[in-house]
Amino acid sequence: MDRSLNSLWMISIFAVGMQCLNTDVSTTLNCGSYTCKLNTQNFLNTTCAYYNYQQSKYYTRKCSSRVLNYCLTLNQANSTCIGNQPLTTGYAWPGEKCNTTVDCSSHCAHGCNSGVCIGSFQGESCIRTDDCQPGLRCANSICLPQIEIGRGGCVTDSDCVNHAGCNNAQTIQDSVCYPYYTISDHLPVGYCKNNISMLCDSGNCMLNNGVFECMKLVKSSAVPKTCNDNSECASIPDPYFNNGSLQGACACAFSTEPKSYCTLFAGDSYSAEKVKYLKKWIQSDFINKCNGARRFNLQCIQNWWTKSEYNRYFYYFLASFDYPKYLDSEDCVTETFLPDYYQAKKNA
Ligand SMILES: *[C@@H]1O[C@H](CO)[C@@H](O)[C@H](O)[C@H]1NC(C)=O
Ligand SMILES: *[C@@H]1O[C@H](CO)[C@@H](O)[C@H](O)[C@H]1NC(C)=O
Ligand SMILES: *[C@@H]1O[C@H](CO)[C@@H](O)[C@H](O)[C@H]1NC(C)=O
Ligand SMILES: *[C@@H]1O[C@H](CO)[C@@H](O)[C@H](O)[C@H]1NC(C)=O
Ligand SMILES: CC(=O)N[C@H]1CO[C@H](CO)[C@@H](O)[C@@H]1O
Repeated sequence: MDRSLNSLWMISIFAVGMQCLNTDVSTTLNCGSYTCKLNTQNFLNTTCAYYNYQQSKYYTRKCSSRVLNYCLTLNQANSTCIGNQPLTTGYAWPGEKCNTTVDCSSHCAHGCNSGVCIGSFQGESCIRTDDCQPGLRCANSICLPQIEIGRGGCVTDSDCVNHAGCNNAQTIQDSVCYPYYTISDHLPVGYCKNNISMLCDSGNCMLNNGVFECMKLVKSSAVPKTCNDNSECASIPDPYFNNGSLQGACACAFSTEPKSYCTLFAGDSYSAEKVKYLKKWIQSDFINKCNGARRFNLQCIQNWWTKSEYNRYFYYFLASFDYPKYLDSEDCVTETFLPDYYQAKKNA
């Protein structure tokens, strides 16, 4: 499995409406104004935003059809309600809840039993860890117990018990399973992709003289931080790394007046809260009910964690993921463009 927190995002259903995320450092953002649909305006029943060119303003109305429940946001154009894209609920993996075998994915060799999808047992064949029962990994096409903390032989996190990740070394024997979030600032870490390592205390890492090392907690100089382009969104420099810093992005908000803000780093407000809940999940026994490749999957977390813990985690997950889009936005606009965030905030 992908070791970055980004793997959470990939399965995320909330990628609709990213139109303002600027990736070009040199371009100044051209953000719009957003407000509620006026009573005097007539929308087609699938329109969720009407763009008024003269005012550079979007008038929004939430998608209320159960079938076409997402607003596909377009830049400087009208937006339309589309079907739930991608699907909110997928098939279940081994360890996840089901009513019938039809609910279970192709990874579940033994179908649905007593409300839970059943994968291959120890000693049975597999193609990937996804096919094995929770607590097992796929090694040489056979499901075997996951590697305990402190033992070598891992290639990816899913080889390790669910509260540990693989600290990759030159050889597989030397690649040892480490508990998540335990390597101190500025110490070496085996694996670092996109400056993210869940083995680091801070969750972030950097290449330093040919070695990956954990960063200290990465923060913005201010939250919220207004910006005009990405270059204004670097994290506070770390003198240890030659004043190295991470690059954030400047993004538009769905605000009543055009505004843009920097995205969050792991140490900032909602992101820090999200990590706090992620650590709680990792330390809970519930994580062991999930398949090794699904340890951070929202569906599995929702299946087994208490409702209140899950709801709070999910809220902070979206509050950091969707940041800064909902800043200074009216409820009707947030509900139209960020319906999951809007609902999660109510549930939290
Ligand atoms: C839109 O309105 C038409 C006519 O009232 C209706 O037939 C259709 O089902 C509606 N579509 C949606 C998605 O609500
Ligand atoms: C947007 O909707 C308005 C009102 O329905 C319509 O007059 C306008 O032509 C639409 N614009 C586009 C680009 O489709
Ligand atoms: C099982 O059925 C119940 C009742 O219809 C439903 O609420 C629940 O979501 C279903 N669970 C799964 C995993 O499909
Ligand atoms: C790092 O930044 C500080 C404060 O701006 C400065 O005093 C220091 O010289 C810088 N160090 C390096 C190695 O650039
Ligand atoms: C693996 C790694 O170190 N990636 C990036 C971390 O951040 C610095 C500064 O933004 C980049 O230069 C690295 O490429």
